Amino acid sequence: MRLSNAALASLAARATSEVVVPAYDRTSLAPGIVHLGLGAFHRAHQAVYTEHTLRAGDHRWGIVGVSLRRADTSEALTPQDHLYAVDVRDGTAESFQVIGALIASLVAPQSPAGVLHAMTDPCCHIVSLTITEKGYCRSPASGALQFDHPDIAHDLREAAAPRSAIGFVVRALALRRAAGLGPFTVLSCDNLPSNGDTMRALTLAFARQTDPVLADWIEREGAFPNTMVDRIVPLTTEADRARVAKQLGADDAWPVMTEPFSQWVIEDRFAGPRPAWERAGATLVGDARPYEQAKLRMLNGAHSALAYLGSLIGYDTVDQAISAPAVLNFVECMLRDEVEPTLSLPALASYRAELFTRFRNTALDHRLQQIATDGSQKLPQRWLESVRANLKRGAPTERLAFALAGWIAYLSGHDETGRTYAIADPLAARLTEVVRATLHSDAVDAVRTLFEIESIFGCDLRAHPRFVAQVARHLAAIRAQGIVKAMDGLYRLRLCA
Ligand code: CS2
Repeated sequence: MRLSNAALASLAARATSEVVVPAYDRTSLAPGIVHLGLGAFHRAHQAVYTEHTLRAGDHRWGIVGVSLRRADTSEALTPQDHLYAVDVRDGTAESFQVIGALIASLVAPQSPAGVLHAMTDPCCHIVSLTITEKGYCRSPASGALQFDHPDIAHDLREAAAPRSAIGFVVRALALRRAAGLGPFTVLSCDNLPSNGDTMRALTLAFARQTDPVLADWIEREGAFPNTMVDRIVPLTTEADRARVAKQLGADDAWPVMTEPFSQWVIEDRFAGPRPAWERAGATLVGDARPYEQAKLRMLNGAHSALAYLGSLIGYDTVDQAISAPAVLNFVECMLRDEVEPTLSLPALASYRAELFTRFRNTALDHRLQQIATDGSQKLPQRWLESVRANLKRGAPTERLAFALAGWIAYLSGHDETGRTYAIADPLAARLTEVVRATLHSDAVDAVRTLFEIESIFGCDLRAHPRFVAQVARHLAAIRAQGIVKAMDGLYRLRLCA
């Protein structure tokens, strides 16, 4: 039996405290949210919070999910009436929740007009986004909109059939204004610093280019709250599908896997109504940026270090890498000595301890290669902002420099056991070319050449000879001795107790 509305009654009969299914009337849901970027993260995070408000009786918040590129999620979920299971796992317990909040899915390249139609529906009050870092078509270092990005250039020419999230948002806001409707709230849920402010600046830059009056209206009436989102969501495997089918008693073509932990901090400034997400555990605040910064630099910063250093050693998953004492110690010292001092939130030591407990979750099978993707888009906010803060204060940067050297070594495309892997990154061609061309030259040359890539490193970091020399020294050590021995060298520097 396939998961579907028709199957819900028999699933409800089997429901337990570990298997929860929607009991409300799904036909009464209004399309209050359009979500751009219908990936596993959204389905395991924001959709779960929204499900809570639907179960509590506020039926204004059905979600229309939009895939901006691929049709696979929509094709998997449409035959099952967009129902899917969230499988929450740690080493000791497992629970399943069938989510009913997703009411439709659209594939933007197949129907840009359909997407714009959903975004201009008077019921739609929120357009949320999980489009990943590269979906913002911005320079990761400066944050400026890349007007020469193919999708942005296209959307400036063909406004009625956009391709990028920014093109869709600006066009839909123009249509709403023309129809006498207010703007929707744009809710970025990506791992970017000041994600709402960032999206606002990009939206305004695009709108100014085409219609300054519209840009003024967005500036006046629009709302782009910053958010911090956190839940670890690994890729779904065939084994996961089989387990979910057995537990649920119905086949789900694309369930999502996740951990028990979930956090969502949202700035409470919306252009119109919003779901009472706080009743589902979200934290509504005046300023989400300190939370965002701490999460990006600590959780995501540690993740990227584990991804590159762990992959090079030959590990496959986060829990394997964090179980290696040398790796754990490295990441712990990096966070404690070089990241936490750059942050303003209190109680970071206990936050760090909680992160390591989450990373040790053996039931998640969270692949390092999944995290290793798109380093050029991720590292500026995950590592380089901490580096800059430390350089400014004359504070240590040794471990962040080591992690960066690890990334450069990772770009060679093979680990220390000889296994090869592909570099998945929008700048892959340029990065691998630099690394290949400088492989046999002095490590300082390799680092200097890489630091010339301004969209990642800006133009300030290459002007710090001490930092360049640090990265180069660690890169030379990693190349000569391997990660673990090179890490040992760090102890001789007496950096860590
Ligand atoms: C990860 C994040 O893939 C990655 O880059 O660091 O997706 C991470 O799992 C989430 O941000 C956790 O909230």
